[in-house]
Amino acid sequence: MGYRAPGRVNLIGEHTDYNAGFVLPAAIAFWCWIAAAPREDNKLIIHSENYHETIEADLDGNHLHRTRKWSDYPLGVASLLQKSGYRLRGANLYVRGEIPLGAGLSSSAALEVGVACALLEISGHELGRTKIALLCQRAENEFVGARVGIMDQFVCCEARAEYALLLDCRSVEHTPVRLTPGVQLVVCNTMVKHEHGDGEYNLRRRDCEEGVQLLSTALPGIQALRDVTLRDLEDHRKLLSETVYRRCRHVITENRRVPQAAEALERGDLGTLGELMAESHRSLRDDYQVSCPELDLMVDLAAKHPGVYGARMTGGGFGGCTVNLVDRATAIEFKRSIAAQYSAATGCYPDVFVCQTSSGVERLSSTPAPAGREPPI
Ligand code: GAF
Repeated sequence: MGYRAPGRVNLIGEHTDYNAGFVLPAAIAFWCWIAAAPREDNKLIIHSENYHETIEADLDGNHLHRTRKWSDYPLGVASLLQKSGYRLRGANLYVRGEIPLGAGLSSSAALEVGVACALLEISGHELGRTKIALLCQRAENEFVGARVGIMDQFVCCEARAEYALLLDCRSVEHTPVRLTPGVQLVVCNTMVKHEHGDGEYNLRRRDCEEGVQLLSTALPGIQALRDVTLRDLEDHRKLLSETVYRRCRHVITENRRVPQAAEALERGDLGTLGELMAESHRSLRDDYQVSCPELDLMVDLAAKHPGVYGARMTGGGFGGCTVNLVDRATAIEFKRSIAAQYSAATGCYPDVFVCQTSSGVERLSSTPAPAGREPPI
């Protein structure tokens, strides 16, 4: 039995998910593939083709521990499933990821979701997609220690091909928004790995929480930055340090941009959508300070290309990828020219993906043999 779970790009709505705000991601046709088989004992044995490593854990008792490597994601999911009352059977899992690692395309959420689906099926449990997404997010928060929001796991579960997903991260209400025909999603990888940003990610989240706490002394009843208007923020700016003020300003303005962007996409107004993406990038660069010189360069180069409607960094930041909306007729030319210009400026050749969209996690009717090799387990 097997599953494949997709990566994602986010069109707009960055660092808004853990502020109970809005996001507009789409799943992309790069997958994490999981082949799974039950075992007679209570062991969980997982082989990663990417890391050439097999790990073994005991599902009995409280033996699942964090190891600070790739296996924390599947072990975290197994641990959270058990803690939530879903007794697991022993299983062999073989994992092959084709989503570039550390590129901000959500390879970890895909691994979590694929593993959750496989373990649930092997153990005879049925769980709705939204519940699976929430459980995988908790696993990453509580076991891995990254205080991520719900965006990545949710889109990995609920995406629809050819659509972006407008998600309200407070209520998890979601609306598919059709991608404009003739527009191509192109993802450009700066090749700067974003892992070193992990500590910074949690720090940004802490800044937002501090903002809410301080603002709530003047605005009782606010629960998250979602509940604060720009006017509120300006009126009570004195309560905040300059850094916290800027973090809050990014989140509040970004939250306003997302529904506007979804409406622009809906009516095919690519000019407005592109402008909102450019504002989002500037806000992430200047107020939230999660961009880096390579991301800024990639966005600037793209903006000069005649076939580009919009470009911005995507994902958590500190490296990783940009997302570009490009006129389909010029996409191949764009790929060639941005790769040449970026490598001339940095000495580093970027991966540029002309992407197809994907639906959310899928069960495979028959598991393809990963890269011509037999699982060693
Ligand atoms: C990472 C996180 F996993 C998401 O939850 C989200 O916060 C994103 O960074 C920034 O928008 O992908």
